[in-house]
Amino acid sequence: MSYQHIRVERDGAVGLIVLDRPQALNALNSALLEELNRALDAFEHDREIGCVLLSGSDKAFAAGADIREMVGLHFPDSYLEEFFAGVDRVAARRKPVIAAVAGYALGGGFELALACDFIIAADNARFALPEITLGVLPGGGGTQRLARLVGRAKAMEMTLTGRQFDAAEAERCGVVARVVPLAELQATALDTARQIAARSRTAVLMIKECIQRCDESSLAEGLRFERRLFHAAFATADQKEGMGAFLEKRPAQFQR
Ligand code: CO8
Repeated sequence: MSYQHIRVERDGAVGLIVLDRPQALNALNSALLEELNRALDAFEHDREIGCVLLSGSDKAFAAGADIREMVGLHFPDSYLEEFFAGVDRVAARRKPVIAAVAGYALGGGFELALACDFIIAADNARFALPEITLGVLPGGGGTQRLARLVGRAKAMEMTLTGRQFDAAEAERCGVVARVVPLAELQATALDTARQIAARSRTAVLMIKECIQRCDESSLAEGLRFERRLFHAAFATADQKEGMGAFLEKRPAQFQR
């Protein structure tokens, strides 16, 4: 498969996708989002792949949706074409997708990172939802996902001012899972992805499905869902292998 705006590689059981529009600081246009989802589709159906790592450049993960593409957009077209609904498709993946964020993650770029399962950030990362400064609002899930992570007051302040915040603040308020020096970002994120990809695929997908449920269900319903999947895990060979390996003091070899 050929791509114009992204680079796609693999490292063992990890699928690597790099946003690659350096001339526009990786600004997201419709073609890029279409390519991204095509690459994610391929990894989703590839039994060898257990985890996907999405990254940009050292200067920008993505500096937003492409303003050049949006400036002339009108309501009927954006509505009929479900403009930028591709972000929802990223969030709906079953395999884990990690965002490794260095530099700018602004607007749609930040929303894309939030649509991934977690963010590992470099210490030079800058986050913002600056859509308000352009006369619009976040359209890739920003108001919903950010508010769930940081709470109402901070989400209101961040989206109504559009101010940038750094990696340390992002870690403090729960936007990112970890912050590492820029020089260590790729290695740390890849190591994390490799660890996940080496685990029981069934257990990994079940955990992701349970946590996705958090946003959609009551605590009681979520607990019931988790318990059912926990019981179902005892039907897998990976459970026998994982627990057996622990008792035999050897590394587990999970099925692929
Ligand atoms: N769209 C299009 N082009 C962009 C964008 C963008 N979002 N960001 C940067 N570029 C381009 C610049 O126009 C410039 O191109 P050129 O050299 O041809 O003039 C090139 O990238 C380099 O940018 P700068 O010269 O501005 O670089 P600086 O280092 O001076 O500044 C900044 C970097 C601060 C990141 C600056 O470029 C900037 O403010 N960019 C815009 C940030 C922004 O407002 N983003 C939000 C966009 S709105 C949005 O994302 C709506 C989301 C809706 C849902 C989408 C779901 C995916």
